[in-house]
Amino acid sequence: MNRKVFLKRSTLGISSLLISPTILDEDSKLKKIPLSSDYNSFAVATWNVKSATTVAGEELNKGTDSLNAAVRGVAIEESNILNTTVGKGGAPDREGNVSLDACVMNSKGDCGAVMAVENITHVAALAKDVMEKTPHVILAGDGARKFAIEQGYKAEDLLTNESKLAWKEWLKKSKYKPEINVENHDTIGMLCFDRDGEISGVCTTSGTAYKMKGRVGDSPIIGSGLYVDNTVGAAVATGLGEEVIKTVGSFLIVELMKQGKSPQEACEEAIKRIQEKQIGKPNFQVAYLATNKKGEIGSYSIHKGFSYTIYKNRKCLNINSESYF
Ligand code: SD4
Repeated sequence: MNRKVFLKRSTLGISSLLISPTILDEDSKLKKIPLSSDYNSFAVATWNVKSATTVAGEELNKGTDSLNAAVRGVAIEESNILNTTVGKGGAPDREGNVSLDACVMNSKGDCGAVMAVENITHVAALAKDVMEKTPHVILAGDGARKFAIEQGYKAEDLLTNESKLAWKEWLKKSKYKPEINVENHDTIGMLCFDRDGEISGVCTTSGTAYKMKGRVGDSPIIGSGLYVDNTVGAAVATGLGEEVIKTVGSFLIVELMKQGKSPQEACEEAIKRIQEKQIGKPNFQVAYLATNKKGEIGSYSIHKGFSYTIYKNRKCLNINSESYF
C-alpha cells in the first residue's frame, strides 16, 4: 500500500488531528484544514506595526506560506502614508526623491532585493518578483523601476505633501542626522513562521531621511538587513544601516543561533559587536529581532525605545525590547 494512503486511512478513524496537513495536501489535493484551534504559526515584525502584523498572521492562519504572508503584511505599511520610513510617504533623499529598498528571503534560501527604487510603493513584492521572475538576486535604481512597470506595478509619486514640507524645512539647515527612534515606527522587518514550520522574511524601508542620492542601507542587503536559514532561524535589522552592514548583523545572529545561542543571546551579541567599536554611548540606534526553529523570539537594541509586534494565537501584541543602554 502507498505510504501516504496508509497514513490517511490508519489515522482518520482515530483522530483527524493526528494527520499532517502536508500529507493530506499531497495525497488528496484537499485544501489545508485546521488542525486544532491554531497552529504554531506566527508573524513578528520590527516596531509597532499591528495592522501589518495582523494581516500577515491572519494569512498564516489561512494557510498562506511564510513568504507570501510576510509580503502581504508589510504591504500595509508600504501604503501607509503616515509612516515616513517605509513605502509611499517615506522621507526623501536630500534632493527630494523618495527611493525605497527591500529584500525577501524564503525557507529554501532563495532571495531577491531591490535598491534605490523610485515611484514604486510595493517594493517587497517587487523584490519577490526579482527572486521568482529574473535570473538575478538584486535589481537597482532605474532597472528595478522599469522591471516593476513591466510587471504591471503602478508608477506613483511617493512624496506626500507632508514629507515635502518636512524636507523643505530640513533644507534650511541641511544637517544629516539620522533619528534614533522615529515615533516607534520605522523600517519594517518581518519574519513569518508558517503552519509547515517554514520561515521566511522581508525587510522594506525608505532608508534614512535626507540621505545622499543613491545611498543604500542594510535593508535590501541579504545578511545585513535580513537573513533566513530555515534549519536554524531568521533575523532582521532596523536602525543605522551603515553599522549593520559593517557587522553583517542578521547573518551573524543566525550563525550565532546555529552555534547554540538563543535568539535573545544572539541579538545581544550582535549589538555588542557594534558597541565594541564605539567610544561611549553612540548617537545612533540599531535594533535586531530574531526567531529560531522552536519559535523562540529575541530582540535587542543599542538604545531604549525599540519594540516589536507579534501576532500569534489570534492575538497581536507590541512588546518593548531590552537595550544595551
Ligand atoms: C537604513 N536600516 O536604510 C535602514 C533604516 C532604518 O530605522 O531601519 N531605520 O539604514
